[in-house]
Amino acid sequence: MSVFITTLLVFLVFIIIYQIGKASEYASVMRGEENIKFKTNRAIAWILVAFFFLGLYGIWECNEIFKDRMLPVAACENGVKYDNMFFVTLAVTGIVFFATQAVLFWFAYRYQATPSRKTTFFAHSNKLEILWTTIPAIAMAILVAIGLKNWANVTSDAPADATVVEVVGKQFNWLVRYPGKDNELGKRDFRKISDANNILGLDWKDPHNMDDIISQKGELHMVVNKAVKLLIGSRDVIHDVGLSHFRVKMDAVPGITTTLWLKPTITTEEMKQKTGNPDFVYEISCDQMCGKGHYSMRGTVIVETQAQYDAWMAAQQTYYAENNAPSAPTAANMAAPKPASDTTPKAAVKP
Ligand SMILES: [Cu+2]
Repeated sequence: MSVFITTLLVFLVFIIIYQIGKASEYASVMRGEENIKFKTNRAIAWILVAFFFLGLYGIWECNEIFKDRMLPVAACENGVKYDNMFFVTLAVTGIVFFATQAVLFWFAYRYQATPSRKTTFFAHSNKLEILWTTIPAIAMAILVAIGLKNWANVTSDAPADATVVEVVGKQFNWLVRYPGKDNELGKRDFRKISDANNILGLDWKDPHNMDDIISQKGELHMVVNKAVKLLIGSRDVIHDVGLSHFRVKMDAVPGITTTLWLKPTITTEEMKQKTGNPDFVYEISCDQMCGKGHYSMRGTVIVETQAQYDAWMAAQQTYYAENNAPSAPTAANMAAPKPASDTTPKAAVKP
């Protein structure tokens, strides 16, 4: 609020200065003082120079305020490339910005109207036209080429050895499913979804579902330096898997499976040290406004070593066992699955 009021105040001060200037100019014109025009010009030229330095100071101040709130270093391979691209773009556009602004304000000061100077007019210059068309065109083409190359990287097929994990959004949390020992995710059917005992609508007729694991607390575990392919879906409205620490995001759309893959390079523990923050966690944010609980739709990502991952995985119970066998899972119910929770009428089941 105070920022808004300050901005408004600065704006009003400018308007007042401008109005006073105008009023005094008209007054002097009415008094017939031709000379006053040049005096006003001089004053405006100085104000513009002051405005330039005020602007520079503003940029510096913004940087001071926000530099500690930046995301930490990118935690995956493609994220590093993305950041490099961002900084190259920022450097190129930044240099152009400072150069053009400096020239703009310098010209306003240096070439202000004086009684002795006469303005040169020319309607056309081929040389200038060529210069200010080709240079930006080449610069933009290079930036776009870098962007396309990175885009192709991010959206390319995941490596063949990537771990496949399903991430499904719902109002208002993330459900994370691992394929279990058979390395294959079983079929889902939205008609079988039940908040009581089948939150993803797993089809118990599909044996691949029997060993599937739905991560407790919705944690997404990843092994460092190992590619992970996410199969993304939604149970209700459009959500978006936002992984800002890895510089990727992807919409979660009901009825469609979207994918993205990444190769994390920094474990959660290493990131705690890098950021100097013992409470650091990688997170999944929902990057698509999805309802009244949108703000609370935060998932946790844990990047760990293979050994830690294996230990975590070994401690997980299959979702089937969790919901269909109150006792510990046995070899028998793993081997001979019964469609225990299948309450869907036969006629409604797809062939
Ligand atoms: Cu959401």
